[in-house]
Amino acid sequence: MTHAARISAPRANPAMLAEVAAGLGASQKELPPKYFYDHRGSELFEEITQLPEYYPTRTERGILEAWMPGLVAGLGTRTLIELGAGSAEKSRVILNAMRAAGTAEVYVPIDVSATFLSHTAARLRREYPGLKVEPAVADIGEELNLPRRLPRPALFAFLGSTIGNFHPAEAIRLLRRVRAAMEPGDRFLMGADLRKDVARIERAYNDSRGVTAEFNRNMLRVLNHELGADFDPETFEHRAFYERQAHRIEMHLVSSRPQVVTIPGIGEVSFARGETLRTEISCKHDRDSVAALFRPAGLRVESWRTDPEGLFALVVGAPA
Ligand code: SAH
Ligand code: AVI
Repeated sequence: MTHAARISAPRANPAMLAEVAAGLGASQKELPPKYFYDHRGSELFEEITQLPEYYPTRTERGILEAWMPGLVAGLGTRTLIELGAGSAEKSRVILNAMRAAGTAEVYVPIDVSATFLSHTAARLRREYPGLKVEPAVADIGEELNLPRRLPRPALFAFLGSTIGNFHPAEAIRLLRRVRAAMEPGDRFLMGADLRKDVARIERAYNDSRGVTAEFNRNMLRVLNHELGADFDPETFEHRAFYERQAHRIEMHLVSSRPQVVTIPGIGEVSFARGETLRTEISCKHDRDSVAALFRPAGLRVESWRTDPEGLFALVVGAPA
């Protein structure tokens, strides 16, 4: 395969190789969902947010619109720090509220998707001329990589229910990192997709246009590009289902035939026909499950709002 020569890509680092080797060496093959997000993966996620079946984005936006002007004015938020900011479409609701309150000073969007993040930052600089936009490329599963000396109070935001894409132990470690970065007066705003009718959730991850399937297969394109692997994405099918005991969606890629993939620096990885690679979990929450993540991280639920249908919640966390 011609891909084998292309190994010196920005993310082809020893840590990625070790993580991919461990994930593909496990009995249930699994890789972290951060590997969806090269520029194309971020664009595909944006497409997902527009799909009729994918209710979380528009539902969360509705709650933000109703709540942020009052919340931000009350807190006097001068800095918005956002984990996994993506296109920052919904973040504008918070930035507009900060601007209306006359307190908007700094926006720190953090994301692993470097070029997409720099486009987001450039667009926001144009849209908010008085705002200092300081993007940070970081894997939030490892670090926040915040600039020093930010104006306070700050609002840390983690929208979209991206917290659900982390296994609970990783989610708690991530929240501890947020708690450690908080100063007196700061708050944490988190989106959480709620437990509900299973068919409704499953439809959101099995859209009729197949955009989610393309997003899922994009992880294989990232591995080809970043590591010089020779996955043929068309030989893997998208599968997404709700796992009731763990209250989570699982996304898998299913090998449609027996095959061997070569990854330089790792070697040959074989897939049996029907064998799956788990690419994402998306945990669904209720108030107790959110409190169970917050408590060990030193946070408490200060306030909680949902949409009228109870599909999605926005939670404000404060130091416990
Ligand atoms: N906040 C936006 C985007 C959600 S998509 C929204 O609510 O619509 C998830 C975002 O988190 C993507 O932009 C992705 O690049 C980023 N992301 C995923 N895993 C990450 C990680 N480990 N570290 C940093 N960013 C991550
Ligand atoms: C980013 N994250 C919260 C999305 C989710 O719903 O778990 C990613 C996604 N996966 C498939 N569709 C959307």
